[in-house]
Amino acid sequence: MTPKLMGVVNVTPDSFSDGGLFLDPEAAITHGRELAEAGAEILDVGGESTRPGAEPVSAAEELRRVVPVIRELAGSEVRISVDTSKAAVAVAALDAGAEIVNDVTALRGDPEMAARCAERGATVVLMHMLGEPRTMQDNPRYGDVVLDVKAFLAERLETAVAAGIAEDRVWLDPGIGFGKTGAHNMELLRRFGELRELGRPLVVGTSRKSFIGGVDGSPADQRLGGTIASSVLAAAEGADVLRVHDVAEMRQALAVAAAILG
Ligand code: HH2
Repeated sequence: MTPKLMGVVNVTPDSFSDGGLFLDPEAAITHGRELAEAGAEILDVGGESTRPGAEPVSAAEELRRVVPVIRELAGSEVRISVDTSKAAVAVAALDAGAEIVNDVTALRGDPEMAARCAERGATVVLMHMLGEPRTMQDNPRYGDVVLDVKAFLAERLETAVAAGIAEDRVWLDPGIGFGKTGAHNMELLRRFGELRELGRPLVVGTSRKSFIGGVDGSPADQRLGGTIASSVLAAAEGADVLRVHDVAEMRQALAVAAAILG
């Protein structure tokens, strides 16, 4: 059980748990360096919030936020991922030193995204989301949430490969909190191991999400315990990459879990 840690660097005014804290590029760069120091192998830099109800931002604004931060953070040991669904932002981020494109729309948000990632040889994270951030929490429904998410990810993997993205450059993510009730999120985490059948590395992001608050009523800035519990369980079920805000604490939890399991 040795998943990689992907540390979250949100260069946004409105992210659900840390909006505004790292909008200043210097603050974001310092934060990214601290996360790398704490054990993040990947830094996921994002300039647009995807929290439920978030309003989209323009490509120009997103570029302005993320490119200077990526340029500074790239080039050291840590790998940089850009959290975007816009091809123009992905290309500029790759030019600035990013290697991974983390697209929460799984290449559905921008018709240019798949081709640009293919020609650049980027690693791509394809995430499941039902609907779009503005409305995704309005009564989401599934047949069997795990089978539905799995079928979606299999289809997006096929589409990516058909567009020229090498299969071994695709990572998949069930999208905890993206068009899912608390019960849907729990079921996906409980049966996370079923997603292994997709045959690709699995990314999961439970960090500070509202399904944790749904269990104990905690606000977004007090969900570290729930983040750790859910991430360790996902890792035990085979998650390869954990996307978290709190890297040092997560790393300690994983080290202890791994020491116990041997
Ligand atoms: N969750 C968020 C954003 N990007 N990417 C992947 N692959 N998986 C996730 O679960 C995921 C993601 C939401 O978290 P955060 O970035 O902290 O919030 P916001 O979207 O409000 O900036």
